Amino acid sequence: MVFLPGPQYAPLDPIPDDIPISEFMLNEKYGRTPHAQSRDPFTCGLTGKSYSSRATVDRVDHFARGLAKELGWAPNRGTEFDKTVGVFSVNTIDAVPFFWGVHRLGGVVSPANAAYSAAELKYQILDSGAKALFTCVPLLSVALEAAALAGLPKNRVYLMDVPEAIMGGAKVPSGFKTTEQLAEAGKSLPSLEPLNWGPGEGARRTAFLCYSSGTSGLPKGVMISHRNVIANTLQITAFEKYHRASQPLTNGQPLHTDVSIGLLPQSHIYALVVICHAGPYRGDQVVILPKFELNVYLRAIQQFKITSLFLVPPIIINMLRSQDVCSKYDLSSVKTLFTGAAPLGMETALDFQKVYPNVVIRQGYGLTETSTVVSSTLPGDVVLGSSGCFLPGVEARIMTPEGEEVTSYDTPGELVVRSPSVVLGYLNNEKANKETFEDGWMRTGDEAVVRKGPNDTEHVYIVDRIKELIKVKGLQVAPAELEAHLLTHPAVADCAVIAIPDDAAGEVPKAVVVKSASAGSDEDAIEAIKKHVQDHKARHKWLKGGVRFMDAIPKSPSGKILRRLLRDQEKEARRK
Ligand code: 4UW
Repeated sequence: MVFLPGPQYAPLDPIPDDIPISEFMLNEKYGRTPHAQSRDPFTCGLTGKSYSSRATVDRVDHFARGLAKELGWAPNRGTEFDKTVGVFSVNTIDAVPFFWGVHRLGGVVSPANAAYSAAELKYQILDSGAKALFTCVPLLSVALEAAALAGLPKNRVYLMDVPEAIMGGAKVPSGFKTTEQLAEAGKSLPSLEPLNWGPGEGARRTAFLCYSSGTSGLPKGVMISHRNVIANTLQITAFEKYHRASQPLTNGQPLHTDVSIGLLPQSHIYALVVICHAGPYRGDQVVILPKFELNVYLRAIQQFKITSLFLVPPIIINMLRSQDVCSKYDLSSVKTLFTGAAPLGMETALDFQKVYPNVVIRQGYGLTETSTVVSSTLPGDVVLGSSGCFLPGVEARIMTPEGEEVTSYDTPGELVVRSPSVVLGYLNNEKANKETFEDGWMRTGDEAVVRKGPNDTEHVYIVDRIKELIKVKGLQVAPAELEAHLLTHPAVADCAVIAIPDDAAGEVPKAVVVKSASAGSDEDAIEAIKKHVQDHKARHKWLKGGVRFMDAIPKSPSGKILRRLLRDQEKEARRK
């Protein structure tokens, strides 16, 4: 049985497949709410600095011209992967316009998590084949170390502007060019020739190379095409139009006056597409914060009269636990809370509702491999715990472990989806592509059920995760990556990494280890193993769930770790 979006939603507009994202986002011709032209797409939540829509169009053009000259690139020369740019920065108002500048040149943006260690960043630079790295002063030393490890010359490391408040008194060091200088130089350079893309080119060309471990293994470069992002932006817009149909229209479009918070990392698909593309496309003003800090975030809500919060469950839990701090700020402008990237516990949702009764909680579900949103809840049709209804253009199936298709409601199985936002695949990884994608369908690795909602709509509930992935504060942690790293430590003969529930982070990684003959006492080995992760991996990958020793890691006859067994043992141990 194929589950479909409800017929009541606005139909999906045709998805252009011969233009880059930059053209779609900046040219009124492509249906961007006319009203959006009068709003500043990105505003700095620390300084209030912003560029108008018109100025953003110019900035993108200047970035593109400056970059073309600097790196000797041209819109119609080379493949997109000849023009891959790595970005390793905290959130800034310039980041997404800069990405569009790269797209204007037909290039690829590969954003990396700002919490990465030099070793993690080196992996992404090498795997993505980045030809240049754009970073910021607070992350410069990590970026330089990674660039050196990856063999990227120092003169291919550039700096993006970030607010002084987070520079810690540091100045832009000499010897590095900044995006601002590229834009300045771009102003006086000749206009760029248009991209001469024919039909379908935007569907074939990668625009973003984000990293995800998918259902198993190491993080992989997810090839997200221009059309994928355009499709998801239009899918989200069509969905939103449905519930805004009762609101005043300007030129046939609902008046969209939302001010949303952009504090989730712009390197992650949620912030990248949902907040920073779908938002400005429909006219949201996005208030960008470099990172999450409770007081700064609350002050921004009050100062900018934020109406839409885009959060992950751990931030919601943090707010609930810090009511003494939250109550000092006027948060009455907030109308909607969007949550996704990890399950929102029912208790948390109910507690939030109690403290903020006027805020509608909306949950979305999706993946990097679907260019974000697959399903979302609509106001008036919110059921706590549900991830809402499938977006226009999405088809979904639920499959049993035996490969049978589920044909009834309320029966769990793996969610398999087809959508114009399903990505092109993983870069240079045929094996993972075969396991994950087939005929436009994509295996999500999530266990789901579909139930009838209040308005006869079909609601999807994510009930468990079948794949190996661990989600810490909404961010991906690949067990295979930590296992490979742990095996490089002399105290570890064999190991498995599993997720264990955590009140604040949702989940945290725990290592199950077979000690080597040379390992010292249990206490010493635990300390050494934890430190080995802390020294080389981003904080969200640290073994907050601890280390447990076993005589042997349970494996299938083919050598696969029996993760479910380990997880069940862990559950049992905690129950006692
Ligand atoms: N409930 C339970 C959920 C949920 C979930 C995702 O890092 P990625 O690849 O991607 C994301 C995407 C987040 C997102 C999607 C749609 C949306 O509307 C929104 O915000 C409102 C955010 O995190 O991880 C993908 C994996 O994350 C889990 C699930 O296991 C999925 O395969 N996941 N959303 N609502 N689990």
